Amino acid sequence: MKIPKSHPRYASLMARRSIERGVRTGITSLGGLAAQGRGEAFDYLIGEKTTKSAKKSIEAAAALLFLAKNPVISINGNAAALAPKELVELSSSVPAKLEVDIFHASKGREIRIKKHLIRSGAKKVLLPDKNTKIKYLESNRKYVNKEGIYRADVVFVPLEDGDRTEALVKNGKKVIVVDLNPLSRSARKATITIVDNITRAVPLLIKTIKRYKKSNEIRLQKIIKGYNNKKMLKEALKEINKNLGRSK
Ligand code: PTJ
Repeated sequence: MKIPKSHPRYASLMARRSIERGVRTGITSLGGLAAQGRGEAFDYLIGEKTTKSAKKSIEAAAALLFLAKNPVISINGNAAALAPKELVELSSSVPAKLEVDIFHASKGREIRIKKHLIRSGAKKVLLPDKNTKIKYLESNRKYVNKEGIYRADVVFVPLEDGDRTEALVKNGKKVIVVDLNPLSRSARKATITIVDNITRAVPLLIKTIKRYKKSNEIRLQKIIKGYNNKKMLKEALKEINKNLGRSK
């Protein structure tokens, strides 16, 4: 069925379609469907738009990525289905490495995600390696690539499960997450949390990084220093409360 562009839920239905296609083509896990549903519910609550506080988080995240020495973008089955071209463009504009890291272990899915990113324009995509592990993690996501997440100073993990965010921070990394749920463990454990839909946040990150290329380092350092993640999460919750109040 073709979804008309005029449909009031066009963006949401298209995203759902991308996830369904991701599952059918073996890129996204079945668990990814549940994650998408949870995300959609929170997107309703934030008003399906990039909020003021999310814009502030995007500014800080772009500065952190841009000034990083070895930034890495971590890709799972949902991120690969929802924003492959945008994530590849982000990786070349920072520039940052791309690494596939999935929660539901499957070598086949790792390879299919890598191929999907290459088809979307990526030149190089790293895969986790069973001989390289990060500490403080039991799940499949403890395996990382030696050239990628293992030695990264900043890791961008759109749409994450909380355990790994916490472990990456304990491993001394600065972690940026995109999570529509401001109450999630990843949201609370990350260095910078962008409470927004990955489909809106990544294009804005690309735009902001382009703007920063004309900026100076001191100004960007100031943006990072002035950023307070707890405050941004509180603001996100306030925005949700305001939206709930409106519907009464
Ligand atoms: O491909 P794999 O095996 O690595 O699996 C990926 C998922 C996402 C299934 C896995 O990491 C997982 O189970 O994640 P969780 O614990 O369900 O967390 C996903 C979080 O992402 C939830 O807090 C959702 O609200 C949020 N979320 C879902 N869709 C979006 C989103 N955040 C931003 N943009 C979205 N489109």
